[in-house]
Amino acid sequence: MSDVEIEPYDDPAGGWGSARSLVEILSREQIPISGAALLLKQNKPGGFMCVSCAWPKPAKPATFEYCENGAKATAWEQTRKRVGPDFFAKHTVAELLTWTDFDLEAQGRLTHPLRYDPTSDRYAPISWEDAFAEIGRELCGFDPKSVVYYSSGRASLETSYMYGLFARLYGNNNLPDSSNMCHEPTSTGLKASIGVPVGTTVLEDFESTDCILFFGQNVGSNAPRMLHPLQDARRRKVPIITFNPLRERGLERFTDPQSPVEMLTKSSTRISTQYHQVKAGGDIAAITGMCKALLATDRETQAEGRPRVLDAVFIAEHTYGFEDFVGFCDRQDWAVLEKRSGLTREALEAAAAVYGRAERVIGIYGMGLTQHRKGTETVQMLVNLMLLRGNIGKPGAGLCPVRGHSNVQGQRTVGIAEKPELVPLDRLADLYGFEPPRDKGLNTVEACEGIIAGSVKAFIGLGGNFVRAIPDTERMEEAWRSMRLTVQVSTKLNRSHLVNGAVAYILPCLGRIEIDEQATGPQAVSMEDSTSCFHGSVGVTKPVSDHVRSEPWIVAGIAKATLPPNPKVDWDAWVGDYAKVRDAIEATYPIVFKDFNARLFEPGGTHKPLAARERRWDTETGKANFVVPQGLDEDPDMPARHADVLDLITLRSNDQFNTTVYGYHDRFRGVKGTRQVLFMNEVDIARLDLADGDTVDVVTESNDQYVRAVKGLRVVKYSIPEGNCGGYYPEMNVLIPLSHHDKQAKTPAAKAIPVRIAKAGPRPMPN
Ligand SMILES: Nc1nc2c(c(=O)[nH]1)N[C@H]1C(S)=C(S)[C@@H](COP(=O)(O)OP(=O)(O)OC[C@H]3O[C@@H](n4cnc5c(=O)[nH]c(N)nc54)[C@H](O)[C@@H]3O)O[C@H]1N2
Ligand SMILES: Nc1nc2c(c(=O)[nH]1)N[C@H]1C(S)=C(S)[C@@H](COP(=O)(O)OP(=O)(O)OC[C@H]3O[C@@H](n4cnc5c(=O)[nH]c(N)nc54)[C@H](O)[C@@H]3O)O[C@H]1N2
Ligand SMILES: [Mo]
Repeated sequence: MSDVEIEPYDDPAGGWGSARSLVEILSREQIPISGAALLLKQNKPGGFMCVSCAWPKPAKPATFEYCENGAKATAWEQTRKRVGPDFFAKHTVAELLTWTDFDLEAQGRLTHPLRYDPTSDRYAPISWEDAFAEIGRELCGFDPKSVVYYSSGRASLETSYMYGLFARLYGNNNLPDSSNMCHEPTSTGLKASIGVPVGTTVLEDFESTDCILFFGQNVGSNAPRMLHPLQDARRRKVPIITFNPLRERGLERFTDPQSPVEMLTKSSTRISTQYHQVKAGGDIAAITGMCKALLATDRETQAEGRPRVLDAVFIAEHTYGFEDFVGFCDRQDWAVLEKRSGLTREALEAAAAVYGRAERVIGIYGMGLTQHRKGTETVQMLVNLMLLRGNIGKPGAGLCPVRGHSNVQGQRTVGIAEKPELVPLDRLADLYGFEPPRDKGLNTVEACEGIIAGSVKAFIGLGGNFVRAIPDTERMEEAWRSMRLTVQVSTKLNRSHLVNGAVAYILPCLGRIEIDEQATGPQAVSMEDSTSCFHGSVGVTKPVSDHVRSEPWIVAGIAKATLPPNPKVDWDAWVGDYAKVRDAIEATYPIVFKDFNARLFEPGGTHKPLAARERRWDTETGKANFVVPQGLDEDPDMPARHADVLDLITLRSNDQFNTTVYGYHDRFRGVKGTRQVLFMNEVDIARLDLADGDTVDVVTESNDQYVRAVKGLRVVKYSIPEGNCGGYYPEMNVLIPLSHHDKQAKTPAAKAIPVRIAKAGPRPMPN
């Protein structure tokens, strides 16, 4: 890791770089290349569903229906390396706290249930029986409202249903999940605007679309399988208009690594036809500009008696709030829009012109829109643009939020939600004969606030690496240790295990790729992809150890040890046969999960019914709503930005999955051997009297008393707008104040954090 190389990378996304990277990771995880036959079962009916992203799986999969990063995720889970009791006997928690995220997870798969021993400051093996008995005893001693049940978005629909039910039987709705840090503005914003909390496009829409708008999603690294439909669209000459502060390689050029011709001829497809380097947080202004341009053209066409640009029939019949929205656009001044978006009027008019000519438009977006203080409003602004031309609820058009974790959307569908109104509580009451809690539970930010305040005393984590994923790392780690109980159900060792409560457990579980053998034989599980499609998944490899257990088994174990027996909830029967959990899911959600077991392996998956796709609007007005944003400023309650304050964007590299760092090679951005970098515009570098390669310290500009700083970052000159800079997540999380979140969705704003940059002394850089 000590050789740092920083030089621009010229190859396309995919291509030989992707093939080489895959071979490297298979060999590092000691998986023979022949063992890569495993990858042939990825995302296929009868095989397992990728543990990486949530991009849909086509009905007719390719021979290799996986991408570089999906294959990395498989290799990472299926590694031959193990981290067992002897490792924990050798290393104290204090020592492990000094290790990097990479080194912790690189030890391999967890094999035994472990309990923290405060006298030796080590984790030691314990039997499952004793673990459950103590966890159950502890949980019985708390006020139910002081316990948090977190889930990362990977656990299956079956596990998630059981987990949500357990929390409610226990007595709370404290079910924050990774979606609170991710697409919550989608759930909040789309529900209010169009009546569904999820995207409205399906994979087939890509075949008939004639324009794609692409906001703030890094497809090349984070959803590479999406490059195939994008490439197909480009072959049909479909324009792709991209808004992204950084020039991301996957949005520029792609070579299909599975096409021998493209690989041999080194040919690639240009992805974006227009590339707008919008300023971080400038999308509301950019989209307002596009709407303003469309309105102007529409007025011209009307005056000239030509066909209108706006879909007036759709607007009249299906929407609410159009006049107010027009008023808002009319009041905005082009000069202000240009300044806030960092884009010229001409550029925005050019984007609007292409949009205005297309009949069927898909709007794709990711964290670049959601992880802002105005995340919800930004998502709703994209909806406004789509509504102007009736681009929701017709084939080839719609909204396509690209979800993160492979089942993050599905967890919500089956009851992982802190908002009681999202869950059919009456039905749960009928089915299981209890009175479910009706009060709102804690989301991620509120759980963090409760931990700081001391009102949250226990944290159960179903997967994930919460401590590392949340903002304000230093403050949170300090507060975390005052909790009484922390339990983490995990596959790999991570920092959340090391920042622990007084009583702490690590419970190792099976990954989705492993065979899950229960009383009635091997079990299947299911998940929901980004396009609201359910898929079954079957494990195919031998479990990593005899001591690991499945997630449903572990959830049931904790539940049985904690709750009084309830004749209507037969945890053992559910664990013995997951089909029975699916029956329970169907009984709870009869329309969405109709014939769930029978349809589990339908090729291409089973679509969930979505009212907005049929232009039925389940909103307060009964229409699709134009929502007027409160204003254009990113930070409503911060003083105006000083010229030396830059907006920091936290980013994923091409060599990580969230807090899991696969390696130190962000190929597309040309950074090798380190993650301690700060991407900056050359004008800012000169203005702040710095040079490319300098070492700097970064300090958050905030209006509270805490000092938040990251030291020793190397300045990398990069194609990023003036006034913005970029650094890697999770290393930069220490800089994000917990209060820096979207007011409506409470999503931490990880994409425009006000920071100051100061030159550090000439010292060597740590990795
Ligand atoms: N290999 C891999 N795959 C993953 C993940 C992973 O870490 N690794 N994570 C998974 C998860 S949980 C998620 S949520 C997704 C995340 O996938 P993405 O949604 O792609 O998230 P980020 O990597 O955070 O990148 C966001 C993109 O938005 C751009 N951006 C930043 N600020 C702005 C802005 O203000 N406006 C606009 N228009 N763009 C902006 C950034 O330059 C970047 O290209 O990927 C999932 N898939
Ligand atoms: N600054 C900043 N912060 C962010 C973001 C950002 O862009 N910038 N992104 C946010 C987003 S979008 C998200 S989704 C969150 C992610 O937050 P989390 O979902 O909490 O974090 P992950 O890094 O995905 O979790 C990795 C851990 O999950 C465990 N794991 C892996 N597979 C399994 C499994 O099958 N079962 C179980 N039980 N455990 C498993 C492993 O032990 C591994 O160490 O982070 C958020 N935080
Ligand atoms: Mo995410």
